[in-house]
Formats: sequence, C-alpha cells, structure tokens
Amino acid sequence: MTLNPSADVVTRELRGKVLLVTIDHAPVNALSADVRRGLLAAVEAADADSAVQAVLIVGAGRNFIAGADIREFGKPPLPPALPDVCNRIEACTKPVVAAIHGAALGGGLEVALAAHYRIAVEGAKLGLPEVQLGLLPGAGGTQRTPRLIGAQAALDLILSGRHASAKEALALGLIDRLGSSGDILAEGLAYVHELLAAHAPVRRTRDAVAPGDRAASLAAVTAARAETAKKSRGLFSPLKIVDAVEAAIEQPFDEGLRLERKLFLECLDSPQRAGLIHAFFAEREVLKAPETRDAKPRALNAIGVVGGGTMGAGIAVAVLDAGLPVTMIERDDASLARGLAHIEKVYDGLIARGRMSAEKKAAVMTRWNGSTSYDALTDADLVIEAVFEDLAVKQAVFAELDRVCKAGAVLATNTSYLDIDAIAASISRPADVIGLHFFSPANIMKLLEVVVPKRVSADVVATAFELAKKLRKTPVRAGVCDGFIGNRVLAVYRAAADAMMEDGASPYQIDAAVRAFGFPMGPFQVVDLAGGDIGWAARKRRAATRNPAARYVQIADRLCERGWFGQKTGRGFYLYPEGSRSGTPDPEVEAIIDAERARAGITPRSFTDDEIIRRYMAAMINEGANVVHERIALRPLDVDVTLLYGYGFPRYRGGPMKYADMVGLPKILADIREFAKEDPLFWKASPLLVELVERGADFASLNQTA
Ligand code: 3H9
Repeated sequence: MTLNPSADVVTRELRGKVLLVTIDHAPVNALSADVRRGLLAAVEAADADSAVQAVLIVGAGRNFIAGADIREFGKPPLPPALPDVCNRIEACTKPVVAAIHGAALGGGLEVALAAHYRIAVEGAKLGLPEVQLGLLPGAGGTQRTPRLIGAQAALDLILSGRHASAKEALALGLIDRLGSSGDILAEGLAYVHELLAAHAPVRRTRDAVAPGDRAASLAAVTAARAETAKKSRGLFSPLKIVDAVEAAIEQPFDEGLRLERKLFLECLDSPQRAGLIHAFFAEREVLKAPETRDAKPRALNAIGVVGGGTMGAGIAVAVLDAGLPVTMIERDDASLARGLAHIEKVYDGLIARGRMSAEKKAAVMTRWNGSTSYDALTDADLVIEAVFEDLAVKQAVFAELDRVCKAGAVLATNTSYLDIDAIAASISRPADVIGLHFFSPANIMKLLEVVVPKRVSADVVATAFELAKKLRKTPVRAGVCDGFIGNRVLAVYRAAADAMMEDGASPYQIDAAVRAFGFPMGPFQVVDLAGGDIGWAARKRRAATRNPAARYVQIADRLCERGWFGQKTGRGFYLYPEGSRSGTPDPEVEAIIDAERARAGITPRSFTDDEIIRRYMAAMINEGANVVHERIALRPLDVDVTLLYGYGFPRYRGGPMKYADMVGLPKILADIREFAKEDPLFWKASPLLVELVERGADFASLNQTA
C-alpha cells in the first residue's frame, strides 16, 4: 500500500509492520528541501501510526544519499534544516534503520547516523567529505561520529573527507551489519525483521558512549589540531572541524550541536566554500563539451604512442595504468630502449616505495610493445604523437601514421603550442586529427587539454573525452592557438611576473607572495623545476615573430647563458646546493637582476605583496577573458579547471575567473587600466572583460552556454 502517491522524491509504503521510506531524487538523492520535507513527514507519520513498528530508509537508484544538495548553498535557506530532520529521525519512538548502498556521504551519512541501526552492502561508500567543499559536517556528523567510532577515527574520516568501504565501516563501528547480497531492499527488510523479532530498542547515537577514554580522545584532538595547522595551509574549515570534534568530547550533545551549527554557518559564508563548490561543479561541467552530447566515441582498445621521451613515456604509463595496451614507436633501438627505461623507472620507483609489487609491474608490462617500425600501429585505435616540438618533424610522423593506420583510427598530437590545423591539413584524413595536450609528468598530472582543430569530426572529439575518462584525467576542450588555454594564459602572467622583477621586486618576494596566495610554488620556482632551458628555447624560437614594441625582460636569458637551468644544474633563480630540491636565494642572481635593470634604464621601486598579486592575477584573468572571448575556451569555467588542474591554482579560490567574480570585475578592470598607464601594450583590457563590466555581469553568467 503506497501511503502518499503524490509525493515523488520521498515515498512511504507500509510493508507489514515496517514503514519503507524510499528517497528517489535523481541523480544522487541529494537532500534538497523536498527530500528533507519528505523525510520529516515520514518520521512524523511513523510515530503517529500504530500500525508502524519500525522504519526502513533506503535510496532508489545507485546511491543511498550523496549528501546535502550542494546547489542550495549560498542561496536563502529553505526549511526544514537538515540538522532538525536528523534530530527528528533520531527522536523517532520506533526503531529506524538505514540501509545503505552506493554513496552515503556528508548529510547522507548524517541521516544514517541519526537512524538507530545501520546496514550496508558491498560497494557502499561512507564518508564525510564536507572538508573538500570548505565545510564541516553540519547535521550532527561532528557530534555523532566521535560518539560512535571514537575521536581519533572520526577526526581521520572528517579531516580527510575520504570514503570508507562497507567493510571498513563495519570495522570502525559506523555500521552494525554488512549485508551479504547486493539487494539492499531485501537486506534492509530482513535486518529490520530480525531487530523487531529481538525486540531491539530504539538506540540513539546521541546517547552512545564513545569508545576509548576521554584523555586519549583529547590527546587525539590536540595532535589533530597541531597536524592540521601545519598541513592545511590557508584552509578555513579543517581547524573548525577539530573544534567541533573537541566539543563532542567535552560538551553535552545539544551544546556540541549548537557549536557545530555555528561553525558550519561560518564555513558556509566563507569564500573558500564558494571557490571549492565552484570547482566541484566546474570539473563536472567540463565533461559536457558539445561533441560529447552529439557524437558517440570510437573504439579504444589499442593505443599507440610515437616517441619515448619524458612525455611519450609518461603518456604510455598513463595508458598502461588504465589497463590498455600500448605500442610505442621510436626511430631506432637505442631510443626505444630509452623509452622503455623511462617507463620502467616509474614502476621501479613505485616498487621501491612499496606501492607496487614486482609481479604487478610484470603484468602491466605485458601490455607494452615497442617497435621501430610504424607498421606496428596498423591495429591501433588511437595514436598519440609525442615527438620533438617542430612542425616539420610532426608532419613527417603524421605522414607515416596516414600511411599505416587503419581507417577510423584517431591521430592525436601532444604538441603544446604548434598549429594543429596545419598538421591535420598535411595528411589525407584531417577529420581524424586532434590535439591531446598532456602535462608533465603525464602519468600524474590530471589535466588533459583536448585541442579541437577546425576539420576534426565530432566523434573524434568524443573519443578524446572517452580516453580522458579511461585515463582518469580531467579533460578541457580548447581551440587551436599558440599555447591553447593553459600555456597561453601562463605566458601572460609569467610576463607580468618578469616585468615586476625588472621593475624592482625580487623573484623571491614574488614567489613568496604567490605561495601565500595559495599556489604550491611561485613562477620562478616553477621555471627552476621545469628547466630554464625549455622556456629559453621557446623564446629564441619566437624571437623573430615577437612584437618589437612589446616589453621583453632578458633576466632569464642571462641566467640561461650561464647554464643556470634550475634544479637540474644546481642553480637557476635559486641555488640548489648538493641536489637539494628546495632552493635558497642567490645573491649573484640578484646582482644580475640589478645589472639588467641598469641596462634597461629602470630605477627599481618596491612592491607590496598585495600589488604583486593584483598584477599577477589581473594578467591571468585578462588573458583568460581573451581566451573565452576568442572561443578558445568554451566558458570561463574551462579556464578555471585548466588552471586548477594544470598550473597549481589554489582550488579553494575556484580558479582565476571565479576569483575575478569574487573580487568584482570592475575592480579587476580598474587595476588593468591603472597598470596600462605604464605599459598600454601589455595591459590591454580584454573586450570581454570590458563588455561584462559595462553590462554589470560576471564570468559566471557565461558558464551555462557551452
Ligand atoms: C553536506 O552534505 C553538508 C552537510 O553535512 C550539512 C548540511 C546542513 N548536491 O559526481 P557525479 C550532481 S555537503 C547536488 O557525476 P558519480 C553532480 O553535479 C555534501 N548535486 O556522479 C552531477 O550533476 P550533473 C557532501 C550533486 O556517480 C550528478 O549529481 N557530499 C551532489 O560519478 C552526478 O554526479 C558530497 O560532497 C550534491 N551533493 O559520483 C558528495 N552530488 O549530472 C558529492 C552530485 O548535472 N558527490 N551531484 O553534472 C559525489 O561525491 C559524487 O557525485 C558521487 C557520485 C560519489 C555521489
């Protein structure tokens, strides 16, 4: 008998003595206002109905409940509040059982913790990932979890945001029962009947006595506070989490809940929450390029990689790690052996750190094949070219691919700035040619720019997105231009940093300011890590086409002329004594910078850290706007994801375009116009930025239009 056929997202059905409450709110049963209302009504109904002896809560579809509805955050709150719903579930006078399959995350787990008994089946993921969204569990999670599993385990779960399996959840004491079959409804009903038969009482987590003694719990809090202060650089919510868990030990339940609510609301109001939730949705939106909606991917069973250098080998490892076979092509046996050695070095490193067994490596390597003949690629579904960055060299590779590859094979280039249209035009099948720009180290970095040339067919683009999914990369669709999205924007903010250095800021001050903003490294540390010679070669290549009127800072060239290429040569912008990886400032570099300033006729001035960031960010945002304006990026959020995943932009700031919206576009434009007084050529406001400011709009308004 269905009791409320009209309510759609939460249904109630009396199964004998059990009120079965099903949350059916696709895609992930998030706790929207309707769901919260439905849950509340269900508990009220259960208490009021003498025919009901117990309540079973389940989720329809693939999950129990994925958590609060993240889309509601930042909007006016809608009643009932989730903590009230959880408290009402817990107060129910009849036993309430949560039966968990799929995700029980955040508010979803909090609903389960408010129930009196919990069962989960294999494949369930239980966790409190709020910290990843700049939040803390705000519906009793910080109070109920420590009471159930102890402070130490609760802190670990909440501060990491990780997901626990059903088996681990059982071991922790987060659930009471592990179902033996995958049929969550049958398992849940059987468990409720068993509880009823045993006259199991209502058992409220708020009354649970935490395992372990109080002193040990407080020691765990103290240790977590010290560790968190050290590790969670710049993040707001982790220390609040520690405070809330401490209250769970030291204060009565209701007091603890009150503190949790207060801290949750502080987190909710923080710009970090806005940045992190933007990042959450943006990384899902980038998957929705037009071609992924309109076309079906081609087969991806066998992959070829041309080139066994650092990049080619990294790509090969990424493909092997995805469980796919790789055929690597090199020009001669020695180069092929080097390519193989590069790959083995990665796996041997894992073995040395105990993260892979020799048997596993051997199994992976059976999928690797090498050849010096392109003919080995006749069966490949997709080939990625990763040879030297030179158009003629790449075109020669593509001529070979055109000759040997089967019809329908996708032919991809890993170029980071060359004209892919020109590569495509040089062969007989331009519709099969696409750019796949991996970032180094390619087996680790998450970003994959999918560069879409003019003549490529939609299913090839869809195939590139499918490959990204298999490789667990985050794909961003980019158009063809020098540097695509990421490196094009990078070139501009690097130039802004160079100009500040020549005008008077030291590279060490700039790096420190950029780190304090939240990047893991400053721009000059990045140069030293990547190798100064790489940028130097690119600058030399571009010298002929550079606008002679544009400012060109030569300091990096002076260092390269001395062979100071960064970490690998022991010095660059920093000194790296005896192979050290963290550099120390170098007075000789400062002297070179002084000499360059004098040569350029510049009287150095001082910069505040705030001005450094304003200039650095204005340059990044302005070029990001240009990239969107020229349709190189589909939307501002594509620029955000590129910088987040490829360039170390702090996730809690959401990406440069989100950051610009939060600062306010009029302020960014005013900065650019101010800076333009010194260098109008460099600081040319993007037409898109100007237009948005005139319309009173922001970048977010363009994020819906892919
Ligand atoms: C919280 O609970 C706070 C409380 O403590 C306190 C409150 C007072 N809301 O990832 P997918 C959408 S904070 C709204 O591709 P999968 C997602 O955007 C929350 N929407 O699927 C996507 O939409 P679209 C704590 C959500 O199978 C679609 O669902 N919980 C939410 O790969 C499919 O998502 C979390 O942080 C949401 N909560 O992975 C869990 N979640 O189709 C966040 C997802 O339009 N969610 N969507 O692009 C996840 O980790 C994954 O989505 C999950 C499924 C593992 C559940």
